[in-house]
Amino acid sequence: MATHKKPENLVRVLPLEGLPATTAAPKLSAEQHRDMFRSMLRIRMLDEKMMLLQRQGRIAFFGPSAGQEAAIVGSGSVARAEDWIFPALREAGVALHRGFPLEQYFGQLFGNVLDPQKGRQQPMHFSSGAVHYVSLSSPIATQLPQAVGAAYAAKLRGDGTVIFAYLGDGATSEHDFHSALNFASVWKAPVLFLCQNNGWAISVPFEKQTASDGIAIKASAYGMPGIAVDGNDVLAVRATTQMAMDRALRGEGPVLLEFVTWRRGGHSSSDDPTRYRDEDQIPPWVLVDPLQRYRDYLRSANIVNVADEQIIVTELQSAMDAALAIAENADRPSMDTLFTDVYAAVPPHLQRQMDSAGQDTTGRAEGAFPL
Ligand SMILES: Cc1ncc(C[n+]2csc(CCOP(=O)(O)OP(=O)(O)O)c2C)c(N)n1
Ligand SMILES: [Mg+2]
Repeated sequence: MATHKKPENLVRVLPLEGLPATTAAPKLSAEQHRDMFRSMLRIRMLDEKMMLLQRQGRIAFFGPSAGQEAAIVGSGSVARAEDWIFPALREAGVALHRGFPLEQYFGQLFGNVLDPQKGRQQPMHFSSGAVHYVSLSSPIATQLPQAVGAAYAAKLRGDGTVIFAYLGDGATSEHDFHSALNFASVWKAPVLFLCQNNGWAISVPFEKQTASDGIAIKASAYGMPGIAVDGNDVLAVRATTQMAMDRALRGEGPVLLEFVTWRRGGHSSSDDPTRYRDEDQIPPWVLVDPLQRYRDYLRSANIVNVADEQIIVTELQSAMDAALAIAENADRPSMDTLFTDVYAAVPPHLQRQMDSAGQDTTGRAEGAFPL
C-alpha cells in the first residue's frame, strides 16, 4: 500500500523501530509534558467512551481520532490563548486541551442547553469563542480560505495572532486548499496549515488522492516551506509546529506541515472500514501507538511514572463521568433559541414566528418544533 512516505524520510524526535531521531527534542517543562500526555490520554479515553455511547443509541454520531493523538496534541499545544483554531473533523482534542469544558463537549454531542451552539449544529461541530475554536466546516477544506482571511485580518491589525488551520489528506484535492495556500503565501499571512495525513479520506486511500510524493511537497508550488513529519511522534509534531509558529511570528508567512499518521478506526460511527480496507496491508510503523511512544519517553525521562499515569487516568475518568452525568440529563434548548443570536433586534416577521412557535398544537413533545 503506497499510502505513506517511507518512515525514514520523516522528521522524528522519538526513535522508531531502529530509526534514529532526526531533530532535537523541543525544550518543554515537565508540566508541559504532563499536560500534553493528559490531553492525549483524554482523546483516547473519550474515543472509546463516545463510540460505546453511539452504539448504545445515546448519541447520534461520532468521529473518532484514536491513533492521531500525537498529531492533534503536539500541534494544538503550540497555540497560545490569543491564537485561533480552524479545525477539520478530528481536532476536538485541541479544544479540550485549550480548556473547552467537558460538559460543553458532551452537550454538543447531545445537542442540548450545555452546547454553546444550542443544538443547532451537527454532532462533532464543536465551537467555542472562549477557547478560540471555530466550528469545523462540513464541506471539506472550506475552513482553509476562511482561516487565511482571519490570518490576513490579524496581519492588518498587527495583533500577533496566529491561525492554526487543520485539514485532512482528502482536503488537499479541494480547490479551497490551493486558493488558501496561494493567498496565504502571497500575503505572508500568519497561518499554519496542519495536515493530518491519516492515509484515508473515508474509503479513498492516499494513493488515489494524489500522485505527489506526499502532501508537504505541494507547499513549494506556493512558495512556502513544507515539512513531512512523523505524525505519531508528539515531540516531532510539537517541534515542527513551534518552528512554523516562530516563522509566522517573524512575519515570514505560512508553512505546510504534513503529519503522517493513521486513522485506526472508521471514518465515523457510520462507517465500516472492513468493507474497503485490508488490515494486513497496513504499513506496520504507522500502527506503533503514539501514546506508547510518548509514554516510553516520559518514563525514561522520569517525568511520568506508572503511578503518575494511574492518577491522571483516574482524574480524567472521574471528570468524564461527572460531566457526562450532568450533560446527559440537561434539557433541550428552548424553542426561542431558534430565533436568537442572529439579529441584535429580532425583526417583526421572525418575532411573529417566534410567538407562534410557542403555541405548538401538534401534540408533539414539548420543545419539538412544529414542522
Ligand atoms: C466538499 C465535500 N465533499 C465530500 C464530503 C464528504 N466527506 C466528509 S469527510 C470526507 C473525507 C475527508 O478526508 P480527509 O480530508 O482525509 O479527513 P479525515 O476524515 O481523514 O480526517 C468526505 C469526502 C464533504 N463533507 N465535503
Ligand atoms: Mg484523511
